[in-house]
Amino acid sequence: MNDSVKWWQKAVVYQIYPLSFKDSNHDGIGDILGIIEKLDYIKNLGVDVIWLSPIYQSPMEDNGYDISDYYQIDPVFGTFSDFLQLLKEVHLRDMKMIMDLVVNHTSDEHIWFKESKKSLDNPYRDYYIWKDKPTDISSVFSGSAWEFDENTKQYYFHLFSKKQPDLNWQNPKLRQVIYEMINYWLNLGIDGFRLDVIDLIGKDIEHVQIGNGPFLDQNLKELYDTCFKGRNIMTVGEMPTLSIQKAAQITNQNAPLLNMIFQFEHLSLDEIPKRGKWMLQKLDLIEFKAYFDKIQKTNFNHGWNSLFLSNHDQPRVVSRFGNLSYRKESAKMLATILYSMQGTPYVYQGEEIGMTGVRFQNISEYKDVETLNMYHEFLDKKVPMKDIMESIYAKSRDNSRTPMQWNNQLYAGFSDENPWLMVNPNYKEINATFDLEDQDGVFFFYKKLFEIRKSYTVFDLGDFNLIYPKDAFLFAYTRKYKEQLILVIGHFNNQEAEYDLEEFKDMDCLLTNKSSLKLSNKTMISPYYCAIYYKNH
Ligand code: TEU
Ligand code: CA
Repeated sequence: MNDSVKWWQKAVVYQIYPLSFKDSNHDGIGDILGIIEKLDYIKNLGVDVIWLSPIYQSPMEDNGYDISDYYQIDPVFGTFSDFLQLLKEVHLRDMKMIMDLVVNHTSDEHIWFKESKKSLDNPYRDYYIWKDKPTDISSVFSGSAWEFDENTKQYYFHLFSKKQPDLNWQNPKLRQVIYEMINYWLNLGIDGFRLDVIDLIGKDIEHVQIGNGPFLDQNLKELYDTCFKGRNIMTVGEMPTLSIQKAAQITNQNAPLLNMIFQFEHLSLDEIPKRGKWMLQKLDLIEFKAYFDKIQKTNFNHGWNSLFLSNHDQPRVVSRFGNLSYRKESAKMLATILYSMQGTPYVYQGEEIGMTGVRFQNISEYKDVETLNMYHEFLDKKVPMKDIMESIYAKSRDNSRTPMQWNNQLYAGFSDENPWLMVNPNYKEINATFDLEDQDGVFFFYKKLFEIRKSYTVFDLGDFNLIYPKDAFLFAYTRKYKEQLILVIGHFNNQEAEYDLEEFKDMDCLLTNKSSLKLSNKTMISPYYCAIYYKNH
């Protein structure tokens, strides 16, 4: 790593899930004009880049991750001119905007698929993946990944919902129209993409190699050469199946195919291995730390990290890894631990005010296709209702999709109409207005943390060394860059505990969620405490 840090390495990224961010036209659904209303709020946090989850035309089977026209804005979100206005307003505030790029699959209502299923010799037939006989591959959203089509008597492949047929990346014609579409959006002046499940575009179904398939590198290279090369943009690939090693290779600064990727191993540590996302186990902090140690070291000098614990698919992080009895403390602690590492920070809407997960009593309150499919599958398998609901409470994607809590008014100020997904009932206590009135709130803590991050090069370029790697409650590490040294502490513990931190006794506290501690051989650390210490050495 040389000393020049690129803008996307220094940027703070804020993810907006448009359906749930802000409704401007009283239909209970978030939209583009709603986003524009809140740009100053986002800017105030210290955000540099906005990542917009999909706003393209979609029947919304998977909330926009099922696109039926890549060139249209879905009317629910507004018009094309609203979109251009948004882009302009973002740029006026000296921020950038990246869009979601969903090219592993389309909606089954895309014209390509409607054509494709007409006949075996339709020119669009090979845009998708068809087979006479299904194989033994399951959909991520339950059931088989193959769906029978009555008309042509073949099965089509869908790794997600059956309304999300997978595109055939083996077809050069398909690849070409995808690249045209990508260049169209880039030429409009957007600043890059978050690439949805882009690890899947190299799949070889014959040999059941789905994630990290044999064609991944060549497809990414072609995509890079045709669309990204030479442009001043930011790309982040979502790659749930990729190992840390492989991820580092793709973001290698010497020949980067993508600027950075989302790697997910840390978010499977609270699942029983190989049993899928719904089978829960308690997070082992030692494993969690080992993950970060590994990815920080692997990418150091070579690749670049995305720092994230939350997104629209993950449960709310305070409910998951923090503690609701220490909501503010643990929200700040998790941010401190995560965002003091090397990489680009990602904030998911509402995370900056410590929003929490939900426990809806009735399954009919849940809207997520993955959750609903799982519910029916588990019911069929006679899993007790109580266990199903506990899994949903812990892991349903709707936890993070409830409307943004702006204030304590009706529907949390998200809308004045009944929202498409119920508001978390705790909006009367947890909302942006209250949090912003509180100098001790989560928002201002995030803001301060990002300011600090930007003032010391050690956050960008420092190395990473865990302290007490085998301690089950303390997440602590140092980072060094030239004469700058930081110590970062996060206490994953609902009790106080004593630690020997004598060797750091001459360091100054830059930020803490409580009061600054005197570091000694008997440092008493309170529940969910966090701090960043600094010295020039
Ligand atoms: O998610 C990809 C992905 O791997 C998901 O299956 C994720 O693991 C799952 O949602 C966790 O429960 C992306 C999008 O982020 C997600 O919203 C989409 O549903 C999915 O792709 C299909 O486009
Ligand atoms: Ca609306």
